[in-house]
Amino acid sequence: MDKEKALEIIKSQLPEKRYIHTLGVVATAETLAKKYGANLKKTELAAIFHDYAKYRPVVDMTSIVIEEKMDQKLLKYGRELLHAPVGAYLVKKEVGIDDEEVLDGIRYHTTGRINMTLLEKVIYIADYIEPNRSFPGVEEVRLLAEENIDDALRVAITNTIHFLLKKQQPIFPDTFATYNQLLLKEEF
Ligand code: DGI
Ligand code: FE
Ligand code: FE
Repeated sequence: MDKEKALEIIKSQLPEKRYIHTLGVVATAETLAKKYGANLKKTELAAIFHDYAKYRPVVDMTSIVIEEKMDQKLLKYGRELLHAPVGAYLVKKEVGIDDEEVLDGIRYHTTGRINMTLLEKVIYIADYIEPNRSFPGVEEVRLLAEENIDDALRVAITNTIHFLLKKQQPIFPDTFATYNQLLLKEEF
């Protein structure tokens, strides 16, 4: 699918603000993909569609997780976690994208996972640092992303865990697993 068509589809799925966020993610992901050598076309598609399901009713996302026998733990974490794996499912079903690397970029963009691919890392970081984002710590991750994508990812996940702990939010196992792997790798 070409980029223009993909942008037209996502525009119809998102409110203006989230569409602008998406354009920021696409531009940032393109820069990172070129810098680190990820497949540009696949990265663009994953970036364009990463938040495809963000505004679907939670009841609909819940039904999909049950019917498609996804990880049932997701059901306890609400929209913020559901939209990533459900987005991957819906982008395949409704948009017709069946490239698993693209779909995994969408599926793991919120939590990460162990052994993330380069494309998955690019989407995670681009989502975190795109120009419309402004929160404590984002500037540090922007700088790290210019030097070393794993360092950027480690700090981004650490900040996310901090943020969730402060809000007394539950932390999904994949989030911790990603964090642990990034730290342990550094020590060995
Ligand atoms: O969809 P976006 O807002 O662009 O960004 P996102 O999909 O990366 O993250 C959405 C939210 O999910 C963000 O506020 C942080 C939250 N989140 C990330 N990991 C976890 C999490 N929430 C919970 N409860 N547990 C997690 O492990
Ligand atoms: Fe998201
Ligand atoms: Fe996003």
